[in-house]
Amino acid sequence: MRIPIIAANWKMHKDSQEAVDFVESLGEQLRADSVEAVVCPPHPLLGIIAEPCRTYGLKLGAQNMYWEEAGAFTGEVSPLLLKDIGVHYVIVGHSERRQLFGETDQHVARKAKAAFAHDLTPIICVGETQQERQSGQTMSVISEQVTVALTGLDPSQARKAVIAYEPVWAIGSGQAATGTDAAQVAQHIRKVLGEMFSLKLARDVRIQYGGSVKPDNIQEFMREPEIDGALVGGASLDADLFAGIVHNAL
Ligand code: G2H
Repeated sequence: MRIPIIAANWKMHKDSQEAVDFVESLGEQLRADSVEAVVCPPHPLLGIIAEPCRTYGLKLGAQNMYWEEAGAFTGEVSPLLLKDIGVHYVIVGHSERRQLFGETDQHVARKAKAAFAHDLTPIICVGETQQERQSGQTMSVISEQVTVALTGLDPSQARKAVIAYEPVWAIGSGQAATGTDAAQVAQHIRKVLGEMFSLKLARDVRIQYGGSVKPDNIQEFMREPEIDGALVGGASLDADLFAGIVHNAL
């Protein structure tokens, strides 16, 4: 049984007061929901919203981390620290990190492994560019990203990973994929997982769709049996909108 997971990826937005206000407003609106709701603020806000998130039963997620525990890595954040301040999830391999900060599949793999080593659950982002889709490479790109990211994980770890399918052309563009297209890719991800691990494990892994998700299109994705939730950017900045997504996902 896969529990739906809807995550708010604030990217580089909000200050401390806005963050606390959001969590309180969202928490009040979601009290009875049976979806796992995750809030992923910029790093400096993690400690500030950890307590209110706990109070409202919201999970805390980071947007990135480094794979080493400590050392001379200026500007990086350790999985030990994330764990210490109450983080549950960490997004790895978001396409903005891949495109703007040179993150490779190998980096994503090291981060996913380090997350599990510290009892954090990675939300592993994969997705093709517009050009890759147009040239018919979507499934091969996804296969490569998923295979490299999960190689070296124990089945007990891989089973808990969350995979976010985020077609790069749908991110922040207002042009979401169709539910059918997203489900086809999710099905392909399960095929890759089945070949790497087992069919049982492939059925257990949660797969999110991400890219221009809004309250009025979330149902298109959630009605697909292969899709277990969403990673939401722009529409996660407003507590009412994000609560609408969570409600409509049920
Ligand atoms: C994709 C998504 C959040 P948006 O990056 O991960 O952003 O919902 O703004 O397309």
